[in-house]
Amino acid sequence: MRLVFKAEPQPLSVDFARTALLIIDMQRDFLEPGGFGETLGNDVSLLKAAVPPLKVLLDAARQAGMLVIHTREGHRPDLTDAPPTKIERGEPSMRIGAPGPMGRILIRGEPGHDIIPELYPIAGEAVIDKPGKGAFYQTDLQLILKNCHIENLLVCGVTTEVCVNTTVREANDRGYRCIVVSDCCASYFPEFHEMGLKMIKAQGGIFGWVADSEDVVAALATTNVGISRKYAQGGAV
Ligand code: TIU
Repeated sequence: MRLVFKAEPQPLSVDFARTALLIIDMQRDFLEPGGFGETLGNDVSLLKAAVPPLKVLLDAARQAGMLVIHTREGHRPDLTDAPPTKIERGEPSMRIGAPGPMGRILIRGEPGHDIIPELYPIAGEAVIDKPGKGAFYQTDLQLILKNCHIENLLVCGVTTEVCVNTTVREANDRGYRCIVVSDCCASYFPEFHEMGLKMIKAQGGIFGWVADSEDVVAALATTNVGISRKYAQGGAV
């Protein structure tokens, strides 16, 4: 079963069974007032634009039985997995580990670290806790993808130029075909969002492809075989 949809720099046909939806860091700390994103001086409402289309795509992926993986950026409460050079940036009261309205900023287990309710993972969906911007760095993401026979990633989330771009570059170097779903990503800086997408699809798709959620959802609606999730549950290839 193939998913065929419009994309840039050229249309794509990918094997559904080898494709996963990867949702990057749709966490309260980035999207809600009082979190890490706002403490860095950002207008978090800009990120909210990605939520409704991503919810539609997530529902379609679940309906089709596609493998869904969520990531969260954050650190251990004792900060032993956070480089001092990462912590020391910004006002001391607004640094990683500092107390905020949603608990300690970017600390695992705190309310702000969790995924927003609209896109909350359901049973069977892997959640990858990552200490860096890229989802492959010091995580078991690649192991999961390998065991599930995944070759293609539909990548969504925040922010386009930081964690989405870093993850796509990591994935591209590891041989994955990345399709970034443009309206399901967002940035605190609209110009960075636009350029972040352009960088991916430039030079014949130097890092991957860019597609609209409408086209991906339409392609997903034509399938409901649930193969990639079956693989994830130990099904034979
Ligand atoms: N600050 C910013 O734009 N992003 C991050 O720190 N992390 C993610 O992008 N997830």
